[in-house]
Amino acid sequence: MERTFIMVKPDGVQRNLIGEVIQRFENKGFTLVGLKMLKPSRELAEKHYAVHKERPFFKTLVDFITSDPVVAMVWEGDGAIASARKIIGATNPLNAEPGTIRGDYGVSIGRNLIHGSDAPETAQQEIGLWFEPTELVGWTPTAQAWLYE
Ligand code: D4T
Repeated sequence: MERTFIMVKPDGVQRNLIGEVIQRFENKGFTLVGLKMLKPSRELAEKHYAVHKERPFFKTLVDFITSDPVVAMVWEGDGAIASARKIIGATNPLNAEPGTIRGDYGVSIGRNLIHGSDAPETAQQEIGLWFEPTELVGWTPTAQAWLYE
């Protein structure tokens, strides 16, 4: 089973989309193994987006992500990392397909509602950055037998 880090960004929280995001991942058949709300520190946000630190949008991105609460989550399932990226949609919501979260709810790249890890290495790194091991709860949903053969 794969784990991925998903975050509802401040715009998603302010627009009351926490429940919608959780619903979509639950509906798909993934398992929630970590969940918390926090207002990220600048240090945490800068570490999370370290790969972008030379990009022109870095400061506004960090300002945005630290401006209000986010909801950080870890979801588990076969192929969860790539599948979550499909559920989320393209980075620019105007290019995101209808039916994806960004395609259905967003219009601006700087307000794209949600983050999802893009590869196994980044998923592991981001989960370790945002969660203590004790905050992650592995469990077996009874529906598992009807989701996997
Ligand atoms: P995240 O990391 O937030 O899930 O977004 P993506 O993985 O889809 O896209 P990304 O890493 O390329 O961008 C990170 C973050 O920066 C914002 N952004 C990006 C921006 O404000 N202006 C830009 O030109 C780009 C490329 C949006 C997402």
